[in-house]
Amino acid sequence: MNKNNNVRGKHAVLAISVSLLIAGCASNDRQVEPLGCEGLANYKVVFSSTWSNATHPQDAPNTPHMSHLFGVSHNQDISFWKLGESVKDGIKSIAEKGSGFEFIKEAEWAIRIDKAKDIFDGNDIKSSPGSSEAEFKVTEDFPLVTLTNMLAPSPDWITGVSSLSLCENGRWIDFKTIPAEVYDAGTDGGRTYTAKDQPLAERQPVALLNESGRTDYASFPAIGEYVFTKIESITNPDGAGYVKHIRDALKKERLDRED
Ligand SMILES: [Ca+2]
Repeated sequence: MNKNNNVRGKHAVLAISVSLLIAGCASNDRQVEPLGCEGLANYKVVFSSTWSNATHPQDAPNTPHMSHLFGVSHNQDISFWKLGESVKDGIKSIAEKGSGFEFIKEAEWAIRIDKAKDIFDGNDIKSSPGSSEAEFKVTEDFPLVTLTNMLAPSPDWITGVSSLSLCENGRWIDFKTIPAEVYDAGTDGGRTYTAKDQPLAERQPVALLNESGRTDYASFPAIGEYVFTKIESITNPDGAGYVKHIRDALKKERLDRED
């Protein structure tokens, strides 16, 4: 080993000792920061809905269907919905009407203040069982993904994933499956699929429908799954087209205002 390598070796040992020391100190009072992932990764998500009168026989609607799948990749400085917290207007609007307009506006704002990266959508499922897929980007600065879609008919019931990190131990995940649990968004008091609208003056925290006490149905198991796969490149950047349509319209509005 020549002299230079030797010096470098010493530095490396020193660096490791220092980082161990820092990690040791940090673990005493707070969690050690998780390892980050480098660069950019592309993903495909496929939502398979199994929801039908076979899986959920009680009071089953004639045509169970799902709204568009709306998604955003983002960082830890923002969440779009979260168990135990009340939702903003964007998720309320998806949960009650399947409409993503407010959500897209909120996600665009999040991009402008450097908290989100990509907004995307997948097709609606006109008759469940069925599936919907979407492609999206995450980056080292925006490694989380949130997805939401509405069960229809329903008062304010959604499924999705909230702030799922696609980076684990410094590596982009190749493949991950998440059950499509059903949540009550806490904005409407209806207890059955086709209950009349009962807007809540004060929003309740998001809860698993099964455990929320907010439905008359004895049990409400997951309605399928989300499968995430890391892919080489995005092949369908426009998704289902709805997000693109709204973003183009918002952009035109902005440009018109600036003229
Ligand atoms: Ca509710």
